[in-house]
Amino acid sequence: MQTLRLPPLLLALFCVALAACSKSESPTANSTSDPASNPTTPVVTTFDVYTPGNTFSPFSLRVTRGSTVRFNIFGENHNVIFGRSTSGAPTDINVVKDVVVSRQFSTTGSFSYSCTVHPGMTGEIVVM
Ligand SMILES: [Cu+2]
Repeated sequence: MQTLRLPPLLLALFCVALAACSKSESPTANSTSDPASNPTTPVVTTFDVYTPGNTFSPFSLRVTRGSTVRFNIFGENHNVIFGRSTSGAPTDINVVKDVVVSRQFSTTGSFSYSCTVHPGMTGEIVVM
């Protein structure tokens, strides 16, 4: 039985294409949705926010109305306190550690939040 061999140049091109693809992937877009393909129906999905080094990552997250955001609170004690300047923010998350707490965003707007345990530890969820 013969082994199928790819020409080295083709193989190299394939690797380059693969690297380019993985690079263009945005770290905030863990959604599989493509809004352009279906403009009439907003895609409701689940997003994740993490707490590396006493920051919220991603700092700013765009989600579709009705989506759920999972706050992956690990490492240290953190809370998530939403600003009250915009109505429709979900319930605050009290100080917790090593848990995942989900909040649903059913109102459009920009919802900034902060961890009051760590000054400067802030983030925002933009609901479209
Ligand atoms: Cu914190």
